Amino acid sequence: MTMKKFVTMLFASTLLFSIACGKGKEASKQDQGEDDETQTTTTAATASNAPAAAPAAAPVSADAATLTGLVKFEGAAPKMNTIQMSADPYCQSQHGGAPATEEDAVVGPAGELANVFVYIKDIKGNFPTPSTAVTIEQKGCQYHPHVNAVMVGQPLAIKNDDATLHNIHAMPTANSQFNEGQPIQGMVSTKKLDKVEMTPFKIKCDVHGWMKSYMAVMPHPFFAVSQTNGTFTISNLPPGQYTVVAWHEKYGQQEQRVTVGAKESKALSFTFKG
Ligand SMILES: [Cu+2]
Repeated sequence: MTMKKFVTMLFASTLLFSIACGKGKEASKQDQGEDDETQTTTTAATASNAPAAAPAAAPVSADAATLTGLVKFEGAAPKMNTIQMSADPYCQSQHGGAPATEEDAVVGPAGELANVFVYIKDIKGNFPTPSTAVTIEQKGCQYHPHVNAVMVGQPLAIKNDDATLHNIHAMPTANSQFNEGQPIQGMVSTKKLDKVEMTPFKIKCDVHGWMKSYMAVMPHPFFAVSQTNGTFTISNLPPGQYTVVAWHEKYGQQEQRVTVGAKESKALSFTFKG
């Protein structure tokens, strides 16, 4: 950084964003080469705990298509056992009446499969990164949500809602791993992942062996996670021919080719077997 740039930044930080100054220095290390205005905007958004403003909406094409779908599990649903949390009385106390169950395969009464990450594998383009953070909460000594994704460079806020120690041990392969303790209730760590990693990687807690979560890092916004009713929706998709991938932590992944025309809405179905 040149002295001139440093002085300019210092002046702007002091005058306008003295509270955010500490974070400004961090941001400037990561974002060297960007102009000062961009850094300041990023810093102010990152430093604030106020509800984030709506992200800059991606340009909606009048021709945009929609993919909807249903993911099902075929055969007898595997039984998910109760999680034994007695090693940490705090965790156990958060599930007094109804102990939490494992989440490796969340299957509904009609075979609806939740927590399947569905995404477009092969779309090219330059898609703006939302400035709004994606949040993972550690609550009742489980991760919420269980499966999620961020876009490259989008803030990922990891929050400890529990009055017990958790550590965030993220195990990506393309991005850098990190492992960070959160001993205090209310702590939030914010990360940015800078490489595409479309197959979700595991995040675990080394204190509580049952805690597992999965996270993907996407170059575009065309992804969804199946809900407990098995459905998903990918909207605002430019017309075209795509490969759609459905990934599940236990049952692997499948692909389908799909073609969507202008303003078309198309339904897909994926079926996984044990
Ligand atoms: Cu934990």
